[in-house]
Amino acid sequence: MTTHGDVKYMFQPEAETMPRAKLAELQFQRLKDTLRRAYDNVPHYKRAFDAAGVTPDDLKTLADLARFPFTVKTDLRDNYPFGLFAVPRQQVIRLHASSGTTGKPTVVGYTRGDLDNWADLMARSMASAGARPGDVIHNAYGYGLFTGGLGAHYGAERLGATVTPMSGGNTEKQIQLMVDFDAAILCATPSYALNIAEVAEHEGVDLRKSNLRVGLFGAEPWSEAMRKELDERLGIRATDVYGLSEIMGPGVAVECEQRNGLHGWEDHFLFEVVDPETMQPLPFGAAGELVITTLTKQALPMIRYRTRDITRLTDEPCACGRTHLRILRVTGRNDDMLIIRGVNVYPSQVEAVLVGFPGIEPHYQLVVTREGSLDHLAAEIEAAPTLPSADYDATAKAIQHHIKSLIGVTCKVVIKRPGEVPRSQGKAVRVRDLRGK
Ligand code: DLL
Repeated sequence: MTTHGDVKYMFQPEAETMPRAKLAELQFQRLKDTLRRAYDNVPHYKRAFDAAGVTPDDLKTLADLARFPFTVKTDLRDNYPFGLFAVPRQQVIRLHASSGTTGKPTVVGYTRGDLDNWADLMARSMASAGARPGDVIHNAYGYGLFTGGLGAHYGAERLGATVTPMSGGNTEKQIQLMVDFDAAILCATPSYALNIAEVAEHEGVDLRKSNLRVGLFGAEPWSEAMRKELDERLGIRATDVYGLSEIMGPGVAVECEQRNGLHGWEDHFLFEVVDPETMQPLPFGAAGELVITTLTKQALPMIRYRTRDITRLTDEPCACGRTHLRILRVTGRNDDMLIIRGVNVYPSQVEAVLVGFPGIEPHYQLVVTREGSLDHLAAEIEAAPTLPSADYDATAKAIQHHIKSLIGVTCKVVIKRPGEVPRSQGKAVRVRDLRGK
């Protein structure tokens, strides 16, 4: 363990605080190698590069990456299941897949080296959030084809922590084991963490008095308001962790103890933000679609993968001393953006207004309907048990007014009785889209 300022690093301090010029040099070498391996071993990339009139040799500087074509989710589907692998299938020792709502799942694969890097990066992410060797890490991310469970699991082991491989569900048991085992770190989706907080309160278990210190929450968009709620109700520091299966899984980026944006691990990934309309790279600070290129992945190199996630990047120095750029909180996905009478709105923006409002609980769902050619948005939010039903209408009107003045969108608010809004066990369903049904 080495010390940098006040922050103790368990992993690769030389990588996390590498001067940016040296980081760029490393990225260039690794990018060149990745482009070459993709071009030589994956027919899809050969075709795509040829069609764009570029070869790996055209990369003379990092900025030349902008000349290379994007990769999108349908490329994975079109090459189902193993067509994008850059190594013989026998060298792939793990598969994960996303269920997807329609059609074939997207399949991702890892060599032994890929899994080793993933465990390192997840351990690094956990340490960055405040986990320490020797901590008990309670892992409530789902185990299975989803990357959350196993990703956090091997990261925790690599950190030298004690991992409880709980998976999602069975919430009463989760709480009992968290208390009995003195868990210090909770890994879960933010919506499931809230569910855990609620069930614990209902059972009279005060998790704020437990050993819990840090929450490592991700896999879905969440707001600052939700962070405050989780901090208070669980007595922890709720910390944002980001990742996606196509690129690796959890641990692509994570907040440090400053909690001011997520450090993207630039020694393994190259981050760009592009304008989703023109597809041109945007400068630091501008909001757009996050595009990621892998720099060390062997089984499934991804060149300029369009994540669909909307965010901003900043290279402003962070007080923690890490030099890696920060991804500001992901507000939502392109495909989740609703356009309500011309106003663009992400569910997480509505969440930011709903959560913390007096008289209600932070359980909500948005419902989108279409009447004629107009889309309508409604928010179903649950009343606190203490709110008299006679006050439901007035509370609904007050929230509606707040949403209109803060986001500019008309959103009908419906107050539901306690327990009526479905609880999450993993990724929460925030939007019920009833258009065209
Ligand atoms: O959700 C990996 C993961 C597991 C990340 C556990 C963090 C913790 P996928 O199932 O492939 O992988 O879904 C990836 O989830 O493109 C985002 O839209 C969303 N997402 C993930 N983390 C965050 C986050 C995992 N911190 C998709 N904030 C991504 C907002 C997130 N959205």
